[in-house]
Amino acid sequence: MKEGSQIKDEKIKMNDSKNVCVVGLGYVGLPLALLTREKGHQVTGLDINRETIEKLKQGLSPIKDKEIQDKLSLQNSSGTKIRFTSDMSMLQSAEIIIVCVPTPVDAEHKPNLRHLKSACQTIAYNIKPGQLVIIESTIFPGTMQEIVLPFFQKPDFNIGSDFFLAHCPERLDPGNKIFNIGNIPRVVGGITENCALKAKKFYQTLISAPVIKLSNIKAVETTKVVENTFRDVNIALVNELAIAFDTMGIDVLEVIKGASTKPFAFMAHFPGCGVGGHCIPVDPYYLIEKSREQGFNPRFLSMARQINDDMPLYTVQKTRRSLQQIGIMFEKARIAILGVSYKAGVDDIRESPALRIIEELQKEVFKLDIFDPYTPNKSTVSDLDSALQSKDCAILATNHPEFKDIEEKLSRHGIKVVIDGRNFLDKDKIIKLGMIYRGIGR
Ligand code: SAJ
Repeated sequence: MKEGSQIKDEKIKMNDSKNVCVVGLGYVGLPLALLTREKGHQVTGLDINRETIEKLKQGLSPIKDKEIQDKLSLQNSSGTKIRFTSDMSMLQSAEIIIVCVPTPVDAEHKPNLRHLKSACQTIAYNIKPGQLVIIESTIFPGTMQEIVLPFFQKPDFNIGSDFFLAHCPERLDPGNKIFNIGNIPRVVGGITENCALKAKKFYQTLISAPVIKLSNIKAVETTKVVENTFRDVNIALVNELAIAFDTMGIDVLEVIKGASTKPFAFMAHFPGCGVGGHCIPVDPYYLIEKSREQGFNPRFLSMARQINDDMPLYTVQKTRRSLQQIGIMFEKARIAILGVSYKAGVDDIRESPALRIIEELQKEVFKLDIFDPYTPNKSTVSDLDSALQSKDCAILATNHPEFKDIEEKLSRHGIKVVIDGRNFLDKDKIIKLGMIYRGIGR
């Protein structure tokens, strides 16, 4: 078997082709199913959402992603179709089963493994000797051994010989045009060495980057939550600095630019109106809760989450103060919110800070319009001009490329205050056009 890094876009040898079931066809499972098919495996895509399955059967992507839609259209025309179904008995004919179901947190920020447990129960019910089950969902250290494995254990059915269980956490950056599911390195581990080796061998047929087997499955579980916790605490650092710099009249972007000139030991992150998505604001709680369960309270991780979670409110307060400075009270204010998605270029609104900002403003402001070209169903108007018409203030909550170079348009609509929640707009141009500019930390 060639090392992972040597496998480019060639298809795998026929005898390496496996019958693979991908369970959960969302932002992670669907790209994985398409990649697995592209590499020459037989793929069945399973999802309990019948609407998702119906759309996919028609070659339509349930998520707004051009690349995924193009691949779906291509595979339809080329006849190398993935079989999409909700029929879970199809699991029985798979050699490899990959689970890509959501692992969110509940309102109290406790890990919610409901979807994972349900998937494990269904897979265990249909399990056949020789099958390899791989969990890609993000989980806390110990989940595989303590929660997943018990679903499959039964007399005379031994892990590592009769069936195989591994973990290979998903690593995806939705919207990233450089790093994609086929070229991002992966870490992998198994309940037994055999399980880990089988999973590593399989991912080497998919991924052109290295597939690294760690010494134990807990290290693999922890790797994923640590890399996202690292990101969360670094964002919290710059968010707190931004609030401090707001009191000192220091431009945080200038300082980050300055610190980035140091070629080592500094990694730029950027302040904003909050941290959204299904990874960064969620995964740290998997580490926090597991630590607390073990009797240790990770104060720093919790504080970072609190700082990031408070940024939407900070943005609302900054809006209130800025309008009051020109004599406009919230109860008379007419505001446009630009962007609802949690980050640029995606239609995903999970944990989006914009939703928190909207919720707060709706309690008090006179008129609020919302426009996001990626989430029309969350918008109150269908275009930018309609959002800006007759407004006093515009809040940019998502730095979609469609909101680039809108400074003159803001001015033409008579916008008086611009709250730049992503430090994305041209501050100098906005000031030159006679508007008040307020960024996050600038
Ligand atoms: N954000 C900031 N400041 C930053 C970076 C992000 O406020 O400096 C905000 C974004 O606006 C967004 C949230 O944080 O609301 C999350 O942004 P993200 O760029 O981390 O995007 P995600 O959630 O798609 O994170 C994914 C993650 N991938 C996986 O979990 C497999 C994460 O590990 C990646 O680091 C991240 O993409 C990436 O690098 O872009």
